[in-house]
Amino acid sequence: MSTIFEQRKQVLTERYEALIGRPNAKQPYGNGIYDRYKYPLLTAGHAPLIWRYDFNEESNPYFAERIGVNGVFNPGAIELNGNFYLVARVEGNDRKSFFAVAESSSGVDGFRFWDHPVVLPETADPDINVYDMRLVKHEDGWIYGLFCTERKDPDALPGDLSSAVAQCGIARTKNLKSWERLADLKTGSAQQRNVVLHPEFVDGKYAFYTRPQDGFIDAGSGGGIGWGLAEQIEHAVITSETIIDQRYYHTIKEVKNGQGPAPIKTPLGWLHIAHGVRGTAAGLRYVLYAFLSDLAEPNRVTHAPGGHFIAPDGEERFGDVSNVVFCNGVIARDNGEVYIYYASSDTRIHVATTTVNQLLDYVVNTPKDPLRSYACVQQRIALIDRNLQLK
Ligand code: M1P
Repeated sequence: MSTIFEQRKQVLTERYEALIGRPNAKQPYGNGIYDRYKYPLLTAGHAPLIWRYDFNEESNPYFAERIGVNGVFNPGAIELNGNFYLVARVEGNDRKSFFAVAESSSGVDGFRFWDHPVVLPETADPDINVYDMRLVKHEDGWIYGLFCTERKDPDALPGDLSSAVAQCGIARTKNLKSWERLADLKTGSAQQRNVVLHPEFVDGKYAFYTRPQDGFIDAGSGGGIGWGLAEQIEHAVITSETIIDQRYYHTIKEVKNGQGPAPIKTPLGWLHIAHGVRGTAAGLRYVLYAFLSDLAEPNRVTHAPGGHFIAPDGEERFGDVSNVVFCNGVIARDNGEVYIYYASSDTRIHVATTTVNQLLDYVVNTPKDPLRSYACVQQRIALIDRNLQLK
């Protein structure tokens, strides 16, 4: 007779392996811009059992979960030696997030976490929470991970245990295993989130996409996605921040926006994926959008398709923070394939696949947001009339 411990350990291990080994399937006939997949790639259930259960029968006779995982989302992404790596935001049941590497050979299924999460060194002012790493292979030879570091607001009134300060943390690695922590980025803004390192030097300097914001949640006077240069990366300081992709009234990004992963270099320019946020009666709605910027001047937007590129769909709409899609990881392969890793509702990770050619077709040929209902109707009628000629 096997014990409860043995039975549960065996069944949960079998279920876990079945989940990791489950083949994914492309959903046929998408929108021609990208393809979605049937299953999420990573969920809380993909967190290894050794992270969650005590495997000692004496101290855990019921094979009960000891340190739970609440969600796995917002991953950075990178291709190394032909393999796909996600540095996921793993949120424990205790609400603290940390980073962990999951690896796959296909990029669309089979993602398995390494045994140990990332050990991210602290600075002299320890982070309370870290999340949303953007991985960048920089031309200086390092792989950088820029992430949000969050600490309690020192100016919060007594009893206010929610006010926080968000800033950009910077770490670098050669192998995703050992990480060197650098000083947090300094800018003139009270808070920063969604900061991304551009992969190449610009005017001999490190270039950053920023997102200045007045408060922890509210972008406030922060007008959109910013841009700034720093002389060095070890103690990076941006003295001049300009807005390159501003927010507009009654658009998908009227409340706030933020650069997603580092942009993809293409023959026509730098291809960006970003998120836009608007308010609704049911709370904030996060969607993804795309734009193109100039090759020589990455801070000059050349093409800005109107509307969203990816919005929450089906089960993606529900989760800990519902009605959210968020992307901070993309892999563009040398053969032109693009893997867009996005998370839904701060809960789970998905992939959408496409190609550089399809994305360029999208950003170049999708009309701008005309910003008024009447002008939108004119835009649509022009399309209809051209199509009626061709029917
Ligand atoms: O909850 C939705 C997202 O909210 C924040 O993004 P932003 O700063 O643009 O509002 C981040 O906390 C992000 O992790 C989260 O997914």
